[in-house]
Amino acid sequence: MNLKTTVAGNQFETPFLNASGIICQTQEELDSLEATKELGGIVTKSATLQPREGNEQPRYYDLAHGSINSMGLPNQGYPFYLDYVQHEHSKPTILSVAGMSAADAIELMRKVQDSDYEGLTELNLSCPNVIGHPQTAYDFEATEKILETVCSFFTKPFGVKLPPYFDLAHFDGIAKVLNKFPLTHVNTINSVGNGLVVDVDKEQVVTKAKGGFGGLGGAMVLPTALANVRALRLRLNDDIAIIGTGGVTTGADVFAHILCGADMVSVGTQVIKEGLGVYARLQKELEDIMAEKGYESLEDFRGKVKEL
Ligand code: RRO
Repeated sequence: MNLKTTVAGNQFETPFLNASGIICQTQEELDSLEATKELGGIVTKSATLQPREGNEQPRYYDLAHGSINSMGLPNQGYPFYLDYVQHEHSKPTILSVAGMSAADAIELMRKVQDSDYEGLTELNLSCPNVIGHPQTAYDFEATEKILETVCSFFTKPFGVKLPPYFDLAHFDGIAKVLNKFPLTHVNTINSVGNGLVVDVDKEQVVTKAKGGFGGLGGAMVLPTALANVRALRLRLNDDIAIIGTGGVTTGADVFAHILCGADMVSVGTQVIKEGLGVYARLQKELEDIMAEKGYESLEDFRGKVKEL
């Protein structure tokens, strides 16, 4: 069975990625991703200009149907991750970068442009957890301005990480902006921002920063993730690939993401719950479904979800 997939000419042996932020902050974590043979590629933690400790603990909380996080962008700073992706690796890398402001985002992209890195970069426009900073990609004008500036000097392959949208007018709006630029891909969705989980016994919230407001992930966000993959696939230029992220716990969920149009599929919360062994299970479950349906490659069903 052939699980190969391509994003902007980068060949991946499987469609599986780690979601950015999941086991990809330290060298040791990144090494463990590289050693996970079912992973098609490696995504780094979103890198900022300066190293960051992130928000106060507790900042991740496991839920029956997912998770809530308020990590606050803990990372070692861009030089570490930019150096990491310039080393030889057994699979393609995606360098994720996140500005604390538009000016930061642009400066980070300049650093990548000025480096020898020629692989994929992903500009995270959707972190929900930085205190006092709204998610950029909910502001279409600001998003367009940043992309205009970046595209005035950036000549390497890059895509963007998007927050979830919930209204068809917003899908239209963001697609109209994104289609103006030579993006390799969009990664959709980031966590569902500013959820609130309450521990009824303790009568309190479960994460510290922002009064407990945090990003939701895991099984509970699957329909939102599929909607975003599908809605964007229907609206974006064909040459913009889609990385589907959100809500994957089974091979059937991976199949559904691809059916909605995903070229690759990332896993976040379920890796935390189950460990990196999750990818072997997901691959087997995906292959079993494909075999049962007589599909030999991802192209056989990608984007072909039927409407009633
Ligand atoms: O570090 C985080 O709090 C974080 C980031 Br940058 C992101 O993009 N998405 C998320 O759920 N958490």
